[in-house]
Amino acid sequence: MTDLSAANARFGLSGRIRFKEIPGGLVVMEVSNIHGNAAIAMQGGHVMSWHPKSQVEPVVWLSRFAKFAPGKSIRGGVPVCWPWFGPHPADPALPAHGFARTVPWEVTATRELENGASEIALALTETGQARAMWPHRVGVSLRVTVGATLEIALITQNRDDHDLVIGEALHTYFQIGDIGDIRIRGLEGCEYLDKAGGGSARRRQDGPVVLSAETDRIYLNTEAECVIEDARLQRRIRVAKSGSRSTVVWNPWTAKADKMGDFGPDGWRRMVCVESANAAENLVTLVPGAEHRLWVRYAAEALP
Ligand code: TA6
Repeated sequence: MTDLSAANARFGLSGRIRFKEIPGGLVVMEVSNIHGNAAIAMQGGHVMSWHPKSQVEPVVWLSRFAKFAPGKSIRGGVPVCWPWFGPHPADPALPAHGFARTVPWEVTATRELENGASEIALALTETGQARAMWPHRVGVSLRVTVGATLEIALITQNRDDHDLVIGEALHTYFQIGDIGDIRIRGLEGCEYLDKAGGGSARRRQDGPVVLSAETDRIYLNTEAECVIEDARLQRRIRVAKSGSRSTVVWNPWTAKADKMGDFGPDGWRRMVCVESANAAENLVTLVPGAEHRLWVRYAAEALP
């Protein structure tokens, strides 16, 4: 567990980066600079929120009913899904989306960039719990840049003597005016696996993505930038990426959100996940010594 005073002494940037403990015992880094604010939980290296000054509403959504407890995934923000995406391919007893998002990470560096943005480096700490689930020698780190845009890089280094196969995602929840009032561009013509209702049919996207029921789609073999057009908030959110061949679009809709218990009565209407991933047939194989970087950049701008 992070020692608050030591963390603040070593990595705090007066007035711009500080660590605090929130109810439930998680340690959170608060970032506040000329461009806006963000919060990053040390558990999972989890960017919980991002609110650029240019926007009336936050860009990254965090459920008002999220549970903040050790070992429990946080509903909202940018969960780091790693080293597998979705259910574990062989052992259903293992946690969905891997373990990276529910184990401790530690800050390894903080700095202020010339443009006033804050750059934070974090590393997943080696634990017996993690090795028990995934007995490989690997380095996993995050580089988060909080500025007028939000950039996140998830970096995996194979430090073992055999190939590693990785599934991963930055499983980002974006704040929107209303799920019935958005369109997502950038995936036109892409093939996707339709996972809604537990299925896995392979389909092709026709036109922009419009959501009117539970939506859970893994778009395959696409490196395209996506744009969430939000008529209610009169803004669009650009989701640029590299090192990612899959894009997941998810909204649980009412029944599934109620079952999950941490969306609240209508939280699901105010969010959409557009996740930059490597999943299904897009898994990443890392040979010994190789490094893989999944990178995203989020930007919000007024609709013209
Ligand atoms: O990315 C979509 C998805 O795989 C959905 O199937 C749903 O399970 C969602 O992730 C959230 O998963 P979580 O384990 O965070 O509740």
